[in-house]
Amino acid sequence: MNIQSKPLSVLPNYASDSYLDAFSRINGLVIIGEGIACRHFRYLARAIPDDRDELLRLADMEARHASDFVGCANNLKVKPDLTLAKRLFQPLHDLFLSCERDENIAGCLTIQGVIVECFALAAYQNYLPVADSYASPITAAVIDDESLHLSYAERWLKLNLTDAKTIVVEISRKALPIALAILKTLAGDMRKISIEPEEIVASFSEGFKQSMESIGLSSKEVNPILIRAVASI
Ligand code: PL3
Ligand code: FE2
Ligand code: FE2
Repeated sequence: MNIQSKPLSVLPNYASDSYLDAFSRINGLVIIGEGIACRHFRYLARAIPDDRDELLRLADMEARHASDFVGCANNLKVKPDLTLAKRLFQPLHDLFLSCERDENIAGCLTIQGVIVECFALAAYQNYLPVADSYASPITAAVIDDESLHLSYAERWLKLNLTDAKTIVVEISRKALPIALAILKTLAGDMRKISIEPEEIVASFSEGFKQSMESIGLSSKEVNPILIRAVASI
């Protein structure tokens, strides 16, 4: 069964060395990103006791995503490049840890719940039409979960906006260029697996704007941060 939604002519050759080599780095990034997301939601479960069970469920989903994407690498007989991925994710994780040390829950949720989740959604939505037939249903299911993670953060930040607003702005200003720098480093590999990095940036910007709007920030507050971050790449 062919479950891809793009014409065969634009689908990559999943067996080519170039595809498999690029996939090892992209897949490594995804596995590390999902592992770090799990760790971040476990911290949030401790920090927000009222929502502990819900946040632990989200953390468990992240652990499952990581192991499902390991399965995608095994299916293609690829060894994920975890070393590069750790290095690429470290600055975002460090920023999360500094918010964690300051007990800055709004900052943690801005990084993990909004920025990382918007990034993941933009990336997975653009990967889905060019995914191999093993990875495709896995990616579709992960996308549904990531939407739940984003909705949780939006709900919490909206409820706490009076105190959180300046933090959301300040942390977004720091975290957006870091997230976009990860994308820039792997732009060549993304093209090799038939994803246009510019389309991820466009989907990400759209998703981030919508998310900020749902939290209660105006486009006048959000646009300059986004424009500055996109100009930095
Ligand atoms: C949130 O739950 C996890 C965050 C992971 C971030 C991943 C970013 C991925 C960029 C490349 C996407 C291409 C998808 C390929 C899948 C094997
Ligand atoms: Fe995830
Ligand atoms: Fe997630």
